[in-house]
Amino acid sequence: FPGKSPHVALFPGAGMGHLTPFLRLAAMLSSRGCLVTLITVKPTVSVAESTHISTFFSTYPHINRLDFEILPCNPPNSTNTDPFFIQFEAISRSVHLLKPLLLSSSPPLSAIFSDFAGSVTVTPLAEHLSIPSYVVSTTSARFASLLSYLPFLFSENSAKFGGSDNDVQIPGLSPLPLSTIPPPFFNPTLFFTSFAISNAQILPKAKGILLNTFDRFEPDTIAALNNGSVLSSLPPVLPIGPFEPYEFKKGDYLSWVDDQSVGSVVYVSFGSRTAMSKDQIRELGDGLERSGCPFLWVLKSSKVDKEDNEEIEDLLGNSFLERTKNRGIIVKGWVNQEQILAHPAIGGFISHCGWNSVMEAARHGVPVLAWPLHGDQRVNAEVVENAELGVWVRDWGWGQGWGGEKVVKGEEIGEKVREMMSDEKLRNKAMEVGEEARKAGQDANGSSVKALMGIIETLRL
Ligand code: BUP
Repeated sequence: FPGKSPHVALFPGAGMGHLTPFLRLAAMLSSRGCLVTLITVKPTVSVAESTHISTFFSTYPHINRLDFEILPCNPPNSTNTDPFFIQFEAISRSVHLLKPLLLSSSPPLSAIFSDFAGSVTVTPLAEHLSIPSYVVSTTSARFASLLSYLPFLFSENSAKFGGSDNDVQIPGLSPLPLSTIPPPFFNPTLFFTSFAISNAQILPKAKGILLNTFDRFEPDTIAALNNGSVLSSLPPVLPIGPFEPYEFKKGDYLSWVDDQSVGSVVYVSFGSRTAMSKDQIRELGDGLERSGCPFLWVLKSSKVDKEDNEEIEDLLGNSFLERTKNRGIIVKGWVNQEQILAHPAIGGFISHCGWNSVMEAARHGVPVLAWPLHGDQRVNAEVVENAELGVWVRDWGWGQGWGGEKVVKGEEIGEKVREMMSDEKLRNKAMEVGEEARKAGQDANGSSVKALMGIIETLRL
């Protein structure tokens, strides 16, 4: 790598959905000649985060670790009750402790890459220290557009949220159906919304916005972001995904998957911080049984893994486990999802459409049955459908605590799973998406490879 090695500090947000892309980015930058410092916020919210951080540093000893001890925080009268958002708030309130850490970095930093949720903290600090800052978005380009535009949706000039009764209009984008917008966004006084607005307002000060997506997956949205249609004040938007996986440890469950025939298994996961109601968990079990497909199901019954103490037997009942024991595997705990999706036996993915999961499915060309439950997931599900990577049953509604209290019945779930698993057209389309994803991220001339190398070259100067 000719020229000086850029020194990049990475500042991830809270939760595995935010940490994972940063660990991947750290490994990607390091393997391309950058010196990398990963800022690790202490304490973490979940056990999964602290375990992954430790494993990561033992696998990549040449990546520097910079511990950032944050102050406890949950101010009285706050509307913020989500443990992950309480952490974001604590990070914002501890920013003065970050400054000396950044100043003491050696060699001096060439840039700092911060999670969108940390940009209100990091971008002004980096500006004050004259370090270029980039924002890393861990969601779809389409949801990132909504976030960027959020301050204007609430501005005095905006007649009402959107402009029509059914859609939200963002310049340059196809209309976003109102039903896909996270309901808290309709209330700017909520922490979730005011925090998103504050971070969005800072975006124009960043040197660039890095996206874990690729040109061919969201071409129109990426073009609209970059040609100034969405907002003329945004910096360049650089799609550099799908991010490469950084570890491949084999879990026990894989020997069961090895024994299944090609494309036969449905993989089920709703991500690291989505718990379904117990009634819905039972109906999902019923649906998987009715589908007749072999299944690998990662089961969570609480939002934060530290509190996930309920046994599988108590959640699903012994008779269910007895009936399905030769047909399915249920894992309570962490699996290596990317490795599962890479396995030829996996023929479909029931997913909440957390963006990392979407990019992993895209990378391996696995068809998705989208079941979005909160946050950005409905907008992401729409992207999945438009890219022909999957299908989405819209009337399954939002998840628990997000206004969707409906329990989807096992019979309907079973039918949709069977449909997805036997849909040849969808399977072929998903494989094409996989090809495009690999080209973008692996070919020397791939759009994402070129964008990443371009950033590194800029930092070398
Ligand atoms: Br659960 C689980 N193993 O057992 P998303 C998740 N993951 O590797 P989320 C595992 O965590 P947000 C497990 O592959 C993905 O990279 C998964 O991120 C991995 O959803 C990541 O898909 C989860 O974005 O985060 O956790 O809901 O709400 O931030 O989207």
